[in-house]
Amino acid sequence: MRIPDANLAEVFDRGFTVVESFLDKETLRACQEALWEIYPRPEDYFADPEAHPRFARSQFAGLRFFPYPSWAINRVCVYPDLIDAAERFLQTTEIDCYKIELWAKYSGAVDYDQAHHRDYENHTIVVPRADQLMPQMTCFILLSDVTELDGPTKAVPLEKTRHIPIGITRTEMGEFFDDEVAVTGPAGSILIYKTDVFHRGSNFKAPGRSRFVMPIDFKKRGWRWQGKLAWPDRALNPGWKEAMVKMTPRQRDLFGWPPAGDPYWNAQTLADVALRYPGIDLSPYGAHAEEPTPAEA
Ligand SMILES: O=C(O)CCC(=O)C(=O)O
Repeated sequence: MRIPDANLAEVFDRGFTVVESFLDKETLRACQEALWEIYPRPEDYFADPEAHPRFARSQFAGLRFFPYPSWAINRVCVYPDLIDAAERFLQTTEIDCYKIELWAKYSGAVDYDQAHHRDYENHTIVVPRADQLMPQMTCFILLSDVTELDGPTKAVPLEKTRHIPIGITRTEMGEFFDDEVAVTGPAGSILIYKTDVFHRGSNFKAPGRSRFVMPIDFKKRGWRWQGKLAWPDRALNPGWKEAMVKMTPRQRDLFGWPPAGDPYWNAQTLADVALRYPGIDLSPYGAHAEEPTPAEA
């Protein structure tokens, strides 16, 4: 669903917003089913947690970066309403998707409790502006139902922490527990927050529970001090080629693909990109490609 303007405004006023039923049912269902190509189904995990020791290594052991083997997951990252929300939040169509993850947590694997922190430390090499200009849009798409029992993210409304200089990134464990809001919601919901918002991961409150989310982040193109992943470094991973072939030019652009009309495109690059990405429709780029240079002709 289209994120209402009021929710985007809430991200600036309160620091975060939660929108239910963001993903349509079919996209969500297909994505959930494809998760089991990557992660153990909860019933399999809990039948024998010791058979899955990797999830006990750290709170972050269930993180996997884009791309994923299945288009059913990869397409969620470029969901049209997500792109629309990022464009409206950042007030431009010139945007980069700078980080995509999946994150699986299983109750009892490890203690997932965290102290409140601001995320910006590994999203920018400087700090966010206190006047809210030049923000980054960070999101969690919930791929499983998240209740109070399921280790919800807990976020502190901005008004409670405005007195803390932006340069401070962590609080003492427990300091804002009375002010925090649990980000709960049915699968398909989205949390949108800013990188200066104090929040934390929390532990499960019952056995046999699990939580699956897709954290995904956007920035305005050209703000080179912001970012996280370099997409060329992910381009040899399973699923990348299929994703690039299936995406529209608008969706590819989020990863830094040269746009139609860019001087990059000429007869040679069109031919060789087609070799690298069998099945891709390059006609939107070819229509604007430069004539071959004499060396290519
Ligand atoms: O998993 C969560 O709910 C939040 C985790 C978090 O804030 C972090 O690791 O930076």
